[in-house]
Amino acid sequence: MKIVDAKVIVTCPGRNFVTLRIVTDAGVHGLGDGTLNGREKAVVAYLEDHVIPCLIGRDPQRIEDIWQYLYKGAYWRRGPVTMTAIAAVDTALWDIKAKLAGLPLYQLLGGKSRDGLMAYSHANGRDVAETLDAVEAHLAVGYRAVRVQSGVPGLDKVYGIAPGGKAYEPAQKGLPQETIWSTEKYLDHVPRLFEKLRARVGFGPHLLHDVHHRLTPIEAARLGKALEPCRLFWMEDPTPAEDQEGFRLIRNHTVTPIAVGEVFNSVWDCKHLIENRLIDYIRATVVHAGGISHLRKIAALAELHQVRTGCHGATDLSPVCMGAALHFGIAVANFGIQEHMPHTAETDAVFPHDYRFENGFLLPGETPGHGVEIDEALAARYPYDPAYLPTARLEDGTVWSW
Ligand code: GCO
Ligand code: MG
Repeated sequence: MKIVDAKVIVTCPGRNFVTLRIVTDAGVHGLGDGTLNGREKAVVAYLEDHVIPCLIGRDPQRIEDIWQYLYKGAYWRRGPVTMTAIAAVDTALWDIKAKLAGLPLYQLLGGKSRDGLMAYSHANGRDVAETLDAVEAHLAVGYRAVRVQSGVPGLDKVYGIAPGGKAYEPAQKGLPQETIWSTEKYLDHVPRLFEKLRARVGFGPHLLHDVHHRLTPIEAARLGKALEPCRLFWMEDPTPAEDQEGFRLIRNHTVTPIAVGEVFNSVWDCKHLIENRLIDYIRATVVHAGGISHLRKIAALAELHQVRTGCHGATDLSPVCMGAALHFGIAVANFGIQEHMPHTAETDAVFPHDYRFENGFLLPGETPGHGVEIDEALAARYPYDPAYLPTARLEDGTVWSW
C-alpha cells in the first residue's frame, strides 16, 4: 500500500485551522490536525515544503517507522512547529489504519478503559457575581468539572475573560494585542473568588483554575496554599515550565494538585516533572505533542508515576484533534480529565464528527477511524485570516508571560 497524495487545508470558520489529508492507493484517506495558534503558516510550510514530498510512495501502515523517519530524519528535533507537523501526519495515519481495519481508533489502542471521558468546561465572568452565575450555568447543562476564570479588579483585559459574556476565544484578528498584568491584584482576588464559589456551589463539583504561566514559583506556592481549603481539582500552569525545578518549590508548600504541559511538545519536556513527581496531570495533547504515537509514550511514562492525563482541548485545537484525543483518552489507563471548549457551529459544520457530549462526559463515536472528516468545499469558503494571541506587560511596561 502507498501514500499517493497529501494536501494541507487551511480554513478559518471563525478561527484558523490547519488540516492534513493523506490519500492512499487503497482508496482510504486520513486526517490530522496541524493547527499551531498564531503560527499556522509555519506548520503549513513545514508540511508542504519538507514533509509531503518525503511521504509520497511510503507505506501508510508503517506509522512508527514514518514517525521515527520524520523525527530523526530531519536532524533538527522537537519544537512546536516540527512536532505539530509530525502530529498531523501521525494522526492521519492512525485514522487510515483504523479505517482499513473497519474499527473505531480506540479499538486499536487497546479498547475502552472507561465508558466516557469526564470533561471540564470554561466558565468566566467579568466580576465575581457574573463568574458565579456562569459556573452555575455550566453545572446546569451537566458538567461535573468547571474551569473558573474571572476578571480581576483594576485590570482591564485578563486571560480567559470574554467581553459581554461571549464564549472566550484568545486569538484576535490583526496584530497582537497588549494587555496589562498585576500579580498583586490577581493574588488578592483569586482566593476570595473560590471561597465565594465553594459557598455557592458546595464541594460536589470539581473546580479548576488556569494561572496561565504568570506567577513566579514562590507566588504560585502562596496561591496554591491559599486555595487549599477550596480543594481545587487542579491549578494549571502555575509558573512557566521552562523552569522545571521551580515546581519543586511549589510542591514543597502546597497540596493543591498541579497540571502542566499544554505547550509541551515531547516526552523530554515532561520527563523531569513526571519522574520527580512535581505534577499531577499532564496536559500534552495529540496535535502539539507528536500525535497519538508520541502521546502514548508520554502517558506511559506518566502512568508509572501516578500522573494522569488532562489533555488540552481549547478551541484552537481542531475537531480533528478532539476526535483523536477522545479515542486516546477512552483507551489510556491513566486518563484524568478532558478539557472541553465547544467549537462554534461554523467550525462543527466544516468538520463533521461523531463524538458527543452527554451528561458531563465526552464520548468518541463508533465510525471507523477517529470519526472526524472535513467538508473541503465549505472549508474553502473561509480563507485564512491572520490572528494572534495577546501579549502582556506589567504595569511598569515590562514584558510578562501572557
Ligand atoms: C487552556 C489554554 C488555552 C490557551 C490557548 C492558546 O487551558 O485551554 O491555556 O486557553 O491559551 O490554547 O492557543
Ligand atoms: Mg491552559
